[in-house]
Amino acid sequence: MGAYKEKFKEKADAAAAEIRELLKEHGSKTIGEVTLAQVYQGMRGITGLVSETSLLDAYEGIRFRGYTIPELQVSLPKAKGGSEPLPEGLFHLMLFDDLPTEHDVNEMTAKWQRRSHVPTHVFNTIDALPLSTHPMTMFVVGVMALQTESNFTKEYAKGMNKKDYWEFAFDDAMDLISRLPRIAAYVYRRKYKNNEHIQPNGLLDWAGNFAHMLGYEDEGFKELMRLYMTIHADHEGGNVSAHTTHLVGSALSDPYLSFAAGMNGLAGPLHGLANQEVIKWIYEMREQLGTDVPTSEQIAKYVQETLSAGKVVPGYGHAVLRKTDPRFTAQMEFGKKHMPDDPLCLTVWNVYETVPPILKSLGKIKNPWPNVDAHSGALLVHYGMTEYEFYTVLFAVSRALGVMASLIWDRALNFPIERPKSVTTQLVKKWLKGEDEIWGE
Ligand code: NMX
Ligand code: MLT
Repeated sequence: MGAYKEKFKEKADAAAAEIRELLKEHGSKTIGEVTLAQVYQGMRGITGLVSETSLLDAYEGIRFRGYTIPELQVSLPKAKGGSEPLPEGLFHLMLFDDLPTEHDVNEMTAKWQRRSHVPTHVFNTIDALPLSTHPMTMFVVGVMALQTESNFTKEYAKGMNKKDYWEFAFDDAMDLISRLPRIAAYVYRRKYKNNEHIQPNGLLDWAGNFAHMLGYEDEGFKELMRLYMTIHADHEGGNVSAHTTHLVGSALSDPYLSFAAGMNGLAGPLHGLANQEVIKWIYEMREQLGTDVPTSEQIAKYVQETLSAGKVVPGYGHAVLRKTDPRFTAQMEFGKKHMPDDPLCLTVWNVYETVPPILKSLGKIKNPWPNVDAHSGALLVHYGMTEYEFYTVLFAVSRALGVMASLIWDRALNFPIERPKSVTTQLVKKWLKGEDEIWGE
């Protein structure tokens, strides 16, 4: 076992011992009641999971191992000449629960570079799909093809001791993160850039090299990728992509299978696909109105039309947050610094002024404020990435950092298979009449 894994094992053993003690002393303590409405309505507000890598506060937003996004922008190491955090540093923080030094981050970059080889059959598998396939489908198919490389699955077939699960999950997670930018860039260049591919540059950091393989050499775009990969990485454990990865992993499906499952959830329009929906919605609005910079009145009218058509306003609302998402704010600040006059950004900021009062006035929407997806597309378009169907793939590459760090912890803490109880409405009716019990041992 290398020094890296030893460091993790030491942390994980200490955490496991602490949790054992905690459960011994407080395991029977009740932490909340569950109402019938919560059971029918997406389990909102039920605390039922442990995820160590980040924690969401409804009003403050996300903290990664205790650090807010502005704090990370100060504390995490940057690329030479850059001012945005390197995502390698965030992964280090989420995995080891300590702030990395510049040396730690360089070491992570080097490790991921060494592990980044993608076997040819992965590209061949993607090539077998029609060009019209959605980029997220191509991406997940690529990840599934890469599952042939799982060390966890190979060791399990040989007969692995439970105590060693975490070690092979660790190997798979590191391999997967190292290889995802190549797969994502392959999908992008195949679908949108005439199948002309760009070889990796071993001198660049993980996000910088990703930008390079996508075909964007502008230093501004590389900085954007570093910020983007950092802020989209994790949003505690209950969101669809993190929860799915965790759930599938709990069956001891290997990290490739678990990640692919989670990313199929990210591909839903109420989750990560919302970033493409936002830009599509703005483009359609601009086309209908015949202007690149619609006024507040025009935006308000278009929002009313969207709502009247029974559609959601993409990029607004959240299941947990109750204020502007700090990931939106971080991107708005990036926009104001690098592209203050960009017409699409000006529209995003005008939508931010216009939409919340309208949504609030409806009375039923719990959070009228923008989430992360309301802004990301406008920054990408500024640098020339207009192919909005690809945006969720960028989200997926970033989300790997959080869900893989979490999955390593799941295996290290020996979390069991996840299996909540479900009920039928027939049972609920009998229970309400006192004729039966809702069993939940
Ligand atoms: N536009 C219109 N209606 C909305 C919106 C919105 N942006 N957000 C919530 N509602 C509706 C919602 O559909 C529901 O209506 P009904 O009672 O008729 O079914 C009602 O308001 C109450 O919903 P909430 O309890 O406020 O929201 P919930 O927790 O169920 O859903 C989202 C959260 C994020 C799914 C929801 O706000 C939404 O659909 N937003 C638009 C899509 C989006 O931006 N998703 C991205 C989330 C972030 N991410 O990256 O994953
Ligand atoms: C996320 O980043 O996963 C989204 O904001 C959705 C969520 O947290 O539920």
